[in-house]
Amino acid sequence: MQNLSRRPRLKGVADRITFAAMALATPAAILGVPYDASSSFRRGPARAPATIREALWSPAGNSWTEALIDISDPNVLVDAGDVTIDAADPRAGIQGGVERLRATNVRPILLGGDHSVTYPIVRGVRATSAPLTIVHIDAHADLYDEFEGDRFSHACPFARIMEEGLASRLVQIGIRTLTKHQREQADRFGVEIIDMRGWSRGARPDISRDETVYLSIDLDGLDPAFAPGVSHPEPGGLSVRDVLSLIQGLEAPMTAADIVECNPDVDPSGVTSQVAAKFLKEIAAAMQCVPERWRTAPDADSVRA
Ligand SMILES: [Mn+2]
Repeated sequence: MQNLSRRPRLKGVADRITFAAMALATPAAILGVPYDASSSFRRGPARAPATIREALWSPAGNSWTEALIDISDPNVLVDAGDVTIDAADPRAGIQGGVERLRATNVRPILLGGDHSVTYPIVRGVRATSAPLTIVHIDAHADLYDEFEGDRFSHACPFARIMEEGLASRLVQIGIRTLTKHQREQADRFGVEIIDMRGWSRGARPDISRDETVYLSIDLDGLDPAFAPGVSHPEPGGLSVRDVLSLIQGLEAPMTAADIVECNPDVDPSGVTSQVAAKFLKEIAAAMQCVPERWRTAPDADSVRA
């Protein structure tokens, strides 16, 4: 990982509340996880950290979020490079990379990689965080006890996470591929599922300000009309705006996040990487501006521009 730039540079921002929050918050940090060897169907997501970065800084867009936060400001977002994957023990390398990054007092945004990486990432985050509420956006519950003989397949990470007690709540959104086995696993672990039928009827997650959120976004939670570049496209999913509204509406502090399963090999237009980059921007902003942080501001006027 490269050294992180943390110059105390405060930019003028029109809204002074936003300015106060930015002055107090810790930056988010991108960490790429170029790993797809636990994919059950097709490879490709190992290349996604590079294509998502390319989309993020493309001159086709600018660096400002919808709430007018500039992610080119190193107080908001830095880039820690990619995890070095040790083929002999990839999960230990991923967990260790997250732990080293957490020690620098930033909020990691992990770019996958297939979804198997979420298990070692959450292990690395949980070691130094409050109990986690995981908000998990996906077409799939990823709760298999094992898949084709592999307990660490990308179909299994949330079974491992719940077995280890790494999350106090797991709230899954966008699910539309449950099997009887996974329904039983969800019941066993007390997983809260808002499936697409419930979502379309208006069901939404109820997360209190006192919780600490880890957000995991599998891009196949979106409808393939919005994000076709995934290994397991499943029609009938969320819109880009549905997910943005979830990110922007979270009132609890978000301590870490991942964006996984972008597959550049089946994304010829690059739109799926662009969607991932858009989510990355808004997640970085959400990590800055939550009401909890506004409340803890000692005096918003004291840092007024
Ligand atoms: Mn999925």
